[in-house]
Amino acid sequence: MSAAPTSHPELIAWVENAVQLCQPAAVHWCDGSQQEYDALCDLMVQSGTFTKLDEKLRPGCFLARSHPSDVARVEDRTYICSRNKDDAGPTNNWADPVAMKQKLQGLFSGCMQGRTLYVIPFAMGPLNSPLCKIGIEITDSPYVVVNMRIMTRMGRAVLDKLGADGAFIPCMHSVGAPLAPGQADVPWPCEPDVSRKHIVHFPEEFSIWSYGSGYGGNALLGKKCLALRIASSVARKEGWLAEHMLILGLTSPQGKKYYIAAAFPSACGKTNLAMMQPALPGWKLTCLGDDIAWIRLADDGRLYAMNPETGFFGVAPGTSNKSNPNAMASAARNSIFTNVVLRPEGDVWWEDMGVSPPEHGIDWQGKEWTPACDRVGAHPNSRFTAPAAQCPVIDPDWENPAGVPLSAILFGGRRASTIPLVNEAFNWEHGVFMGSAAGSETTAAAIGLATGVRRDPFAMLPFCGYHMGDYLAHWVALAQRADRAKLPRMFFVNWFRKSADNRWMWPGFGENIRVLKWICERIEGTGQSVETPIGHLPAPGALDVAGLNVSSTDLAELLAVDIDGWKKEAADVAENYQKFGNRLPAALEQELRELGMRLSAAT
Ligand code: O2Y
Ligand code: MN
Repeated sequence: MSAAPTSHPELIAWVENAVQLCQPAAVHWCDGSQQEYDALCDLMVQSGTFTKLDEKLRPGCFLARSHPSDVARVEDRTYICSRNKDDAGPTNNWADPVAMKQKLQGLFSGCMQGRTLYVIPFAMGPLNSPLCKIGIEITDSPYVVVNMRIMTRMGRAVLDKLGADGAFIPCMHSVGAPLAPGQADVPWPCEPDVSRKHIVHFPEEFSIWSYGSGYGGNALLGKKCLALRIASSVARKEGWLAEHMLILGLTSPQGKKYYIAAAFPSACGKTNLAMMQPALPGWKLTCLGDDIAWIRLADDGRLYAMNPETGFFGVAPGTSNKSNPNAMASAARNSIFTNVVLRPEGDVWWEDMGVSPPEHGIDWQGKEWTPACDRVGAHPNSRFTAPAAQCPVIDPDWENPAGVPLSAILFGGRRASTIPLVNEAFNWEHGVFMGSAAGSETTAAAIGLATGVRRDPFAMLPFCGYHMGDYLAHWVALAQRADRAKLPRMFFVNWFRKSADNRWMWPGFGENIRVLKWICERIEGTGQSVETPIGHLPAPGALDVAGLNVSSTDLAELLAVDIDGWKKEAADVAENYQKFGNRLPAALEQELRELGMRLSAAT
């Protein structure tokens, strides 16, 4: 075992235990340097995990192809192991912590034979932020190490900050593919039997164990596992919020700046909104983060948001110079691509990239591919890992340790009907109600989800580390500690309305600035609205649609309140609430009751 570059006795003992359990051939403590990153990339080129892309076309970039069994987060293999089953709540897979630990000991025993055990010290949040949390990931995957270097602050500085007695969150990871002596490795080692993959969280002792997958959220443990599932439990205890939200800055033509956080379920365009190019002249949008926000109430009575990550792990298909030029620029160099098409000239391609496909290439499964093939070239969940600092519109304050003060919080989802383009909450409790009712029509049959509206409160359904009813109560209670006048305003947006003949009714993308403009005007007290049973909607003429190709009939429908549709909506929310039992905060029951009364009065 290489000498530990730390004097932290607890950390050293934990790593020694892991070495005994996993029996790796070697141990490497990551220093986070460029040399280390380059050496690991070279190693993976030699082992066949990485293909180096053409240096002129994609400088500093690599392509990886995963095993076909290992292409996405595995929600049904993800566990929350609280002592009491009730504390995990009805929306999480619970397992008994003692039994699970026993199972994990079995799975991890000897699991790194023939491989190197890497120790990755990483920080979520700037090291000098009041919210910064340190994690140590142990992994046998060099792919994980290099991705973690892009996605987190990683290496020696973290150990320095930890000192000899700092607190850290232990994160154990193995791809679950030991090598027997002389056994040849494969490009993407993992446990191909999905039923043996385990993504496990212990929210009372704040630890993570992940076995069998090398992909994304299952393996880059700083992201969904630490920064959302474990951090949500920490945040509840410490009085802050760990959220599945983008953070953006918006500067008006008058030079006033607003910071906005937004929670949308996975696959609803968070990355696109986070770095959108506004279609209205004079408006400037800057990006602080595309996926996760840690939010705290500061001494000045305002909520401050901070992005704990340093990179984007964005979905490739659909990302183009039209849909998201800033994401394309972010991934132009020093990026890692996973499961996309390799072009013969050494560049990458994916569906709806906005450029012609190659006449022939290598698809995500490593097979010869042509556009005439009857299968996609890039996996629908293929990804780019790109440094946030490379985003052309990164906000100057994206690494501000204090975070940025929020003026608004948005909720959204893919909803073809009923839900209007934008709707402002009456107050904090009504806003929390809106967040609790969020959901999306799943196009996610690909990952085994039923079609229809999947209720996804605060877009946290797969990411809340404890009982969702308690989580909602934590949001409600925040207002009691705050100055209500200084709390961000809350809005529900829906870019995804469809007409009876299945057309998109709203152009989306850069045109969404028109909605953000109205939101800023509401914050200023100048935006005109009508009070309706469901919230404040833009008054006729209040939304800036100058030069927009949306018919007045469509616009009227986008901003109408469909009372019958909303009665069904309220009934569905009520049904979803049932599962929270007595942990549902009374304030939300009251919001639902009052919505019902307002809808009844409207007919
Ligand atoms: O499939 C994965 O592991 C990635 S999931 C993901 C990645 C980046 C941002 N958000 C998500 C998500 O599922 O919300
Ligand atoms: Mn996400």
